Amino acid sequence: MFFEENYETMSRENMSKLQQERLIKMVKYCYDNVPFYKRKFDEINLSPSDIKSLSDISKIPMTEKSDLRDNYPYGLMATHMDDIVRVHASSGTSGKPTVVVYTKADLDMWSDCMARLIIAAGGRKTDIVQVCFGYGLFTGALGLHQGYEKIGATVIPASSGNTERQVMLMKDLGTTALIATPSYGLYISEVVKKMGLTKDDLNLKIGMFGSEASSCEMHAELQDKLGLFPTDNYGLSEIIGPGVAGECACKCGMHINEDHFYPEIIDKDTLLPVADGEWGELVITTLTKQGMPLLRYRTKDITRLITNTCECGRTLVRMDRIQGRSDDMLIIRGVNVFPSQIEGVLMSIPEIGGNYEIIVSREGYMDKLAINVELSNSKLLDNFAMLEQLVKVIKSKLKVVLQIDATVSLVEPQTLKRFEGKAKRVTDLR
Ligand code: DLL
Repeated sequence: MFFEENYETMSRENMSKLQQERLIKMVKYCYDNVPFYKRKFDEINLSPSDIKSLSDISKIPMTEKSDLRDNYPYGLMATHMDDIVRVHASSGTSGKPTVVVYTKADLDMWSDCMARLIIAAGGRKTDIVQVCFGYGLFTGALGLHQGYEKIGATVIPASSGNTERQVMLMKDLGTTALIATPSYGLYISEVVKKMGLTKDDLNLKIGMFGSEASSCEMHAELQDKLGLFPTDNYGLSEIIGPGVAGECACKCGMHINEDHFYPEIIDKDTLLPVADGEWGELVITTLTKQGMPLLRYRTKDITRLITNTCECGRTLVRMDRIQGRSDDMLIIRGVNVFPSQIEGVLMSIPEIGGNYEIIVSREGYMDKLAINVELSNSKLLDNFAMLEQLVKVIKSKLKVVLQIDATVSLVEPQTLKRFEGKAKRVTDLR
């Protein structure tokens, strides 16, 4: 079953033709409506009319997350504010979030893309769907919510957290589809067990997981413990949110909604395209977005494209599981965290010295963030009440910026490891 069969099963020839038509239009739209792009084109004497075919895309300069930060909050918007009906945001590399905006047409396109992936994964109108992503500026919850509503399923906007209550709802309301990060899915499975329940007490059939990396082993565990069919789903706020790509029932790569999001894989150092099927950084051009279209956006996610035929009948190209990132962004409990954000908080506190370490670990299925910080002066160690207060201040400032809790330990000056070259501040033990 398909949601938009004509697009999902389009021949390669017709898909390339459609992408080309849309690219040419999109480039002109960006040039005419986003001063940032006009400037970028003018700087290298590139005219929108130079983009005549898909292969000309390599002439277009890339867009990076820092471009969104430098033009915060609405600098890359292509329409009037009046036409914007929704704002979302994700973590930026500095204290400011990356803001993204949607027109009514963007929201419709987003729901359609989500609906395609839901149907591809095996979701149906009869599903009772528990969305355990945090509702708010994060795109995950509302993205899947809209997609499921589009196919006429029943949506329970449970949001994240309060896990015993989640399990109770799941059992009492007959939830058939679970939407969460894979690590939260596994945590839910532990709580199910702790509550003296088994998968047979639940009615779960499908899990749409995403927003952070997962492995085949994690999926096998989710399947075994919760009795559901797990799929991996990929997306990012800058491009639309979830709905960019997702696994179908064949689970052999995530189909990209490539009539809306044109993918390229580049070498992160040379920025040139890699050979077909090779690993590299995913770069996406939005082909139909109105509110905040992006040309050649560097996702920094490492993957490869899979072009052989998929048994599900979809011809949409697939991308492999994300292997990692080409920058230092960490994903902790599904939340994007940049070490620079942590540094920014620490450096704003005078009692803190210049040295710190960030340790990310996993306890059971939960990611933990621990930060060890050197004090600026050992005299501070004598005042216990002050130290306690300082830890509280650091934790609450971090929570405001990162939106997740961290354990903070203060240590004596000059006790953390020193580095001769580039400091290695992050240890990821997961
Ligand atoms: O995480 C969108 C999303 C929500 C996707 C729900 C799927 C499900 P951001 O918060 O902007 O958006 O984070 C985007 O998360 O660049 C990847 O590094 C990472 N990421 C997202 N999905 C996956 C995945 C949402 N399936 C960043 N596997 C991306 C690995 C993922 N990493």
